[in-house]
Amino acid sequence: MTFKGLNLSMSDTLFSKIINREIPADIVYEDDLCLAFRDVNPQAPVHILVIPKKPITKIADATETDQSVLGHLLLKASDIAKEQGVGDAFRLVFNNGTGAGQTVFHLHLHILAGREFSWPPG
Ligand code: DGP
Repeated sequence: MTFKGLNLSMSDTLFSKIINREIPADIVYEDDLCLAFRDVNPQAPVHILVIPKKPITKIADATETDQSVLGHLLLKASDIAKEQGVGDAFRLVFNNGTGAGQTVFHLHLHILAGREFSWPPG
């Protein structure tokens, strides 16, 4: 897989490098299973990515063995959103696959908040 001209293996994406502190990020939460950091290209006043430490490529590639980590990501995303002071007005998004806008192939949950959102999303 290539990204920005770099050759990246599945376990060597930008997000694995953020987990390993090989590239910097504005980290807002970390535990044994996940890491949350601010998106470098924010699409809302609050735009945070929550990622599993396990390098799952995308939600469609997750299996039953990933059930608890996926639930963990959702519950932590809710906690993190609340800590950002946006009340219950936030949107959670998984982009799955290139056709749906996924650009980094390490599963990530977008937390977006702090502005009005339209529906359907673009
Ligand atoms: P997606 O399009 O769903 O694959 O979202 C990938 C997001 O990752 C995109 O909003 C930009 C963000 N991103 C890409 N590279 C970096 C990086 O090096 N650091 C941070 N903090 N975010 C990144």
